Amino acid sequence: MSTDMRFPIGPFLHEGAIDSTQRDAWISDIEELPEKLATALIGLNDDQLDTPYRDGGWTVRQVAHHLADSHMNSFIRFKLALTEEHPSIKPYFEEKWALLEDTVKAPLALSLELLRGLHGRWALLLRSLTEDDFSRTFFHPGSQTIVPLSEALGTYSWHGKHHVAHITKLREKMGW
Ligand code: NI
Repeated sequence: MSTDMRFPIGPFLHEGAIDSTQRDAWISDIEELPEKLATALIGLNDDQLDTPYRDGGWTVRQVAHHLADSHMNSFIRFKLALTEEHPSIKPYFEEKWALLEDTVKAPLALSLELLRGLHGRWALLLRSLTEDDFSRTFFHPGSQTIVPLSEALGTYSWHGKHHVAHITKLREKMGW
């Protein structure tokens, strides 16, 4: 098991083809993320929420709001790729977004509610997609990569678990 606080579950890795069994598991991860996050946050007070999960890292509060920022962008990328031919998506500076007031200070309930609605819709959309839909792509001009939706799905399944683990590992370390 990794002891790297930055990558508590390791990087996203997937070898080979992505079949429907794998996609279904990832869709379940998307569906379950809001409750996994809510569980990870239970009982934390404001001082704990404003504690960085590692030296120089985001606070627990920023991590939670970042999930909403990031997954709103991802949901829109899915919808763009499903309705346009290989669209270029809009990168954003996640580090700068994380410094805006609503990410630094907002009550957690706002992003938990947002994520519940967003992931409910996202999972419903994902379950409606065909094999062909999952092979649709978008272009990421920041990384200059062509991203099929099946791969984006895996990435965001990982991304939710990655950040929830930041919170649960910090709680373990601090005995919270
Ligand atoms: Ni992230």
